[in-house]
Amino acid sequence: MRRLNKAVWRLTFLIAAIPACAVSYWLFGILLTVFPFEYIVDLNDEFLGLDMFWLQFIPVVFGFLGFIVNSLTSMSEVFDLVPEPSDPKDFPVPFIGISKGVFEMFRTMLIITGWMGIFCILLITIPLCLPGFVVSALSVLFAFPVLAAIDAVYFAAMHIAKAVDRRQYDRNTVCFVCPECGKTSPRPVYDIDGLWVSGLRPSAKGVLSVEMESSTSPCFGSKGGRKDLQQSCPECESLAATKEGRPFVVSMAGAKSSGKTSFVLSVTGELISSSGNGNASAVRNYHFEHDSDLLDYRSGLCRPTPESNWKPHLAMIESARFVTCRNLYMFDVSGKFFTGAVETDIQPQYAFNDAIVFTLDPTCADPAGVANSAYIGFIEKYRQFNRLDASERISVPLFVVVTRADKKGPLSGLEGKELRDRMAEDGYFNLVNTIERDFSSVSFFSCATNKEDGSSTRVMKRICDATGSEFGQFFKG
Ligand SMILES: Nc1nc2c(ncn2[C@@H]2O[C@H](COP(=O)(O)OP(=O)(O)OP(=O)(O)O)[C@@H](O)[C@H]2O)c(=O)[nH]1
Ligand SMILES: [Mg+2]
Repeated sequence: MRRLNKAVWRLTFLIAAIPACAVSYWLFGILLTVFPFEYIVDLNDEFLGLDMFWLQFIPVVFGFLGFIVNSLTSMSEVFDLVPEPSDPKDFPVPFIGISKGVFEMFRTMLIITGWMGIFCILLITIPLCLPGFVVSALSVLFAFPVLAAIDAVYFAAMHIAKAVDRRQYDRNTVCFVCPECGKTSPRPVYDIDGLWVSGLRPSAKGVLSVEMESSTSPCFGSKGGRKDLQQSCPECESLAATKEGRPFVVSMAGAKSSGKTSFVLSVTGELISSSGNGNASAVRNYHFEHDSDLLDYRSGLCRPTPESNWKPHLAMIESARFVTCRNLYMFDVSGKFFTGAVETDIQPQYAFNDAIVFTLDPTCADPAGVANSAYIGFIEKYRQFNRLDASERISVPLFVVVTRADKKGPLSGLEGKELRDRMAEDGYFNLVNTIERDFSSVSFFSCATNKEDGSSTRVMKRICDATGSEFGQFFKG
C-alpha cells in the first residue's frame, strides 16, 4: 500500500507536467517573438540554425527535467519540498493519501515554482531557468484538475467499495445463530480492542477499517479481518468460535427412533469426509462431542437423543468460494419431545429455520399411527411457538424423509410424487393430507439414514436446492 500511495503521488506530478509542457511549448513560441527573448532567435540564426520546432521544444525538455528533478528526486529535500505522500498507516486506501495531501501537494508545487522564479531573476540563468519556471507554474495550475480527477476516482471507488462491503456485511450478519444456546440475533457482538460493539461498518478513513470506537480492524472483503474478530452471542453472552456467514438451519422432527439423529450424523459425516463434496477447504463439527457421536454412529451405535439436548449439530464449512465461513445448523431433538410428555418446549430454531425434516420409520409397529401422532405433537408446538393459527399455511418447506430404505417394504425405493401417492394409498392418507394442508411446500424422500451411502446427502442437496441455498454445492446430488 505504501508503494502504491507513493506511485500515485508521483504520477500526479507527472500527469500535471504533461499538459504544462504542451502549453509551455506554445508559450515559448510566443515568447521568442517578443523582447527581450528575440536575442535567442538571433543567436540561433547566427550560430545554430535550428528550426522553430526545436527552439520551442528544447526549453520544454529543460523545463520538464528541472521540474522532475526538483519534485521527485532527493533535490526536493534541499528545497524543503514534500517528496512522499502521508503515512499509509493512517490512509490504507491509496487515493486517500493523495486526497488528504492536496494542500501538501499544492504547497510543494508552489515551492518548486518559487525556486524556479528566484533562479530566473539572475539574468544569466534565464535560458535554463525560465523554462523550468514556466513548466512549474503551469504544473501547479494543472495539478488542480489532476487532483480533482484523482479525488473523483477515489470517492467513486470508496462509494462502490463501501456499498459492496455494506451489502456483504448485511447479508452475512442478517442471522447469527448461537452454537451454544441455539438462539438467533441479527448479528453477533464483536470484540474490538477489548470493547464489545454490536455493529460495524466501513469507516470514513477507508473501506479497510471498521468505524466504531476503534479504527484498527480491517473489515473489507475476503482479506478483511471483521469475520475473524472474536464474536459473542447477544442473548447468552457466550463466546462463539464461528466466523461470520449466513447460516443454513434445518429443524429435525419425527417420532422416537424414526432416524432423526441418524439423518443428522449421516449428512454431517459425509459433509466432513467428502470435504463438502470437494468444494470446501475444510469442514468440521463445532462441538467436540458430535465428533464422538459420529464415531459411535460409524461403528453402528446411535443412542436415543436425551430430552435435555439443545445443542445444534453445527458443521462449519470453509470454502474459497465464499468470503466467509458457511455454517450448517441441524437442530436434533428427542422424539419424546413430540409426545406431549416433555415439558421443555423451547425450540428457538422454529422461528428461523430454513427447512424442516420430518423422519418416518415405515418398519415399526403401526408406522402411520406413530408418525401421525409425532407429527401432531410437532405441528402443535410449531404453530404455538410461531403464534400461527391452524388456518395459516407454513411457508418453510417440509421434507418427509422415510428412513430404513435398506429394508424391503412397500415404500422402499420410492421418491417424490410416487412415494407420496403410495403413502396416501397405504395407510398414511391422514398424515399426507394434514401435512399438505399445513405446509405450502412438501417433498417426499426415502433413504437409509444408518449409513453414509449418499442417500442422506442427496436428500440434503435437494433441500438446499429447493430453498435456493448455496449450500447445495457441498452435497453430492
Ligand atoms: N436399518 C436401518 N436402521 C436405521 C435407519 N435409521 C436409523 N436406524 C436405526 O434406528 C435407531 C434409532 O435411530 P435414531 O437416529 O437414534 O432415531 P431418532 O429419531 O434420533 O430417535 P430419538 O433420538 O430417540 O428420538 C438406531 O439404532 C439407528 O441405527 C435406517 O435407515 N436403516
Ligand atoms: Mg435422536
